Amino acid sequence: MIIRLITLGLVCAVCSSTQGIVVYSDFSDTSGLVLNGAAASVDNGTDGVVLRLTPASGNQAGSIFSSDLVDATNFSTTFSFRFTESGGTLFDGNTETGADGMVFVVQPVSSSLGGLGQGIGFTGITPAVGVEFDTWHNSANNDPSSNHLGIDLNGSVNHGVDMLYTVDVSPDFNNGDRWFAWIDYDGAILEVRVSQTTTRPTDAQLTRDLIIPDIIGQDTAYIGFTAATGADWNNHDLIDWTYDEFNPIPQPAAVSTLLVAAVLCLRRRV
Ligand SMILES: [Ca+2]
Ligand SMILES: [Ca+2]
Ligand SMILES: [Ca+2]
Repeated sequence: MIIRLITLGLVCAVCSSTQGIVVYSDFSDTSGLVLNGAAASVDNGTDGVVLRLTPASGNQAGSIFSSDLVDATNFSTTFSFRFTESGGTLFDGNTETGADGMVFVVQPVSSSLGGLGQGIGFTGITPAVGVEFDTWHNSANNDPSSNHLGIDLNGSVNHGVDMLYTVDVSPDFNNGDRWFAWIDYDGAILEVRVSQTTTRPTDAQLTRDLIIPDIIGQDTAYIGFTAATGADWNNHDLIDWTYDEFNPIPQPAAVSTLLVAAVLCLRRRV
C-alpha cells in the first residue's frame, strides 16, 4: 500500500498541472493548488497530511483552488473530509457547537477567498456554483437545519424562503467521523451523495438541474473548496480528492482514486 500511495503522489504531481485532472490521495504535495487565507496542509494525526481549510478557532476563512482552469462542462469528483474539535457558543436555534462548514466550488474568476462565518468562504465569489456542507443553522440564510447539504449559485448562501436545493443530513458532518462525498455533473444535472462509509449511495441525496457553462460564462473553471468559522468553529480537513470527466463509478472514493490513478498511468504510457 505504501508503494501504491507513493506512486499516486507522483501521478498527482504530474497530472494535476498538465492534464486538468485532479488526483490527491493526500496533501503532502500541494503542487497544482493555490492555498488562500487560513488553509494549510497539516498532519491531523488521524488521516495523515490533510488540507486544513480552517483551524478550530473563531473567525477563520480558508480556500484552495486548482491553479489551472479545468473542463467544467461535465465532471465527477470524489473526496473525503473530517470536521473535528467543535466549539463556540449556542444561538440561532442551534443545539450543538461547531461551524460553519465547507463548500465545493466551481468558478472561473480567480483563486479567491470569500466571506467569513455563515458565508462559509463562498459569499462574494461570483459567478460560481457551490455545493455546501453546512453545519450551522443561520435563520438569515433560510437554512433548513443545523446540518444540511445545499447547492448554491453566485456567491450566495441564502436558500430563499422555500429553502430550495437543500436537504438535511443526519448525523452531523462535524461528528468527528470521516465522511465521503460524490458529486457528479453530466452536463445537465448536478447530483450530490454523501456517506459515512466508502459505499457510494445508489440514489443522490440532492440534485439540481443547471447548465454550469451558462452560469459561469465559460466551459472551464477553477475548482476547489472553501470553509469558514465564526462565533463557532471546527477544524475543516479535506483528506483526499479526485476530479475527472463525468464518469460516476459506484465504488468507494478511495478505490476510485486508485482507479483514476491507474487510468492516468495507462494514458502516460501510450
Ligand atoms: Ca450543527
Ligand atoms: Ca449555515
Ligand atoms: Ca445553508
